[in-house]
Amino acid sequence: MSEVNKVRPRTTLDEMDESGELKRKKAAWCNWVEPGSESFPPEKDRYHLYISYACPWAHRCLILLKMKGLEDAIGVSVVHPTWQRTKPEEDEHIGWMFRDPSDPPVSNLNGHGSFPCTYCIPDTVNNAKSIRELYEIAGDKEGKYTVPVLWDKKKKTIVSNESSDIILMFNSAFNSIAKNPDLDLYPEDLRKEIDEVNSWIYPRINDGVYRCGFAQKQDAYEKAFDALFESLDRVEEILSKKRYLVGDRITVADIRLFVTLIRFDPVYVVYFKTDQSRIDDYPNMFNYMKEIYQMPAIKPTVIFPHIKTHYLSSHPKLNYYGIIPKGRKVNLDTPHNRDNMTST
Ligand SMILES: N[C@@H](CCC(=O)N[C@@H](CS)C(=O)NCC(=O)O)C(=O)O
Repeated sequence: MSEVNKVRPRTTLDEMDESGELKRKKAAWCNWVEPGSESFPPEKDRYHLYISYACPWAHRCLILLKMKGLEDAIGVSVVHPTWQRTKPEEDEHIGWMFRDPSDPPVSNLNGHGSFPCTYCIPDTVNNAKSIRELYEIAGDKEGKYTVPVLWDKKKKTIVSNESSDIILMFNSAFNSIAKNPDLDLYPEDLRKEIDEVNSWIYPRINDGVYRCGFAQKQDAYEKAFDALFESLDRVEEILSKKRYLVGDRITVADIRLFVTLIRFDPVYVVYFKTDQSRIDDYPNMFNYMKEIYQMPAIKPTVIFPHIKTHYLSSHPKLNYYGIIPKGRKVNLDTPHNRDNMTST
């Protein structure tokens, strides 16, 4: 392994500071697709989205793609949920790999478990075997090979690997080719309020669960834990008065929260030790989550087998044998009662 490979952060698990806290680095690729742009104009069949169904950041991009009706305009590939050695002959890096659904099951890095390739969608654009390969084709120098990746097939490069930017591009940049151009999930008049809500939901809830789960010192864990549950109480309070987080209709603020809520009980409570309460202990939040889950564009994007398998099988130090907890049976299709809420 070269010196460079040894020192640079290679996965999220390497991004810890001295106090044992997770400190995420910013995404490296931040171009924008925009109408009129010379570099990245919106065009049908020009861009491709690489995701993991397990990753909440990638999930929010897929949701926006479906809600806006962009599935005929932008292709999607889906990695296997279990991280593997990406170049075992060269270095120790572990990360996302593509598999064909007909491939045999995969084990974790300790050789335990048997995780099927169901729901995977191989990369037919670049024929890459790993997400790392895509970054290498694009000449990436950072070496953190994350999903989502929005790929430009024409320029053969990465447009963006920042989900918070990709969701906004999907919301407005592709309206000329979207089936639902009028759906605006980041409306001008609500932007200030959406950004304000994101400013505490992102660090304390979305990233907050990771700060609990990846903490390497008790203090760091407890600090993240307290911030997380204070903020969930705050969300419950908001949702006891209104149907959605901001304004009178669903916005990106709700999608950003939803992807964490839907993973909370099956994964984070057990795996990230976020065990003060479950989402189904909060009546308003639980019904709100069910309402969003039941939306026709959203339900098919929630693939629990990938969600559970990824976390429990990809960090061999945190879960050596790759045993996946069975969990409680919860029916997310029962009525949610949110239609009775006033919306503002
Ligand atoms: N800034 C990124 C973060 C994406 C991210 O951290 N993705 C994780 C999966 S949930 C990943 O691909 N990690 C691979 C690694 O850490 O090597 C975004 O929100 O788009």
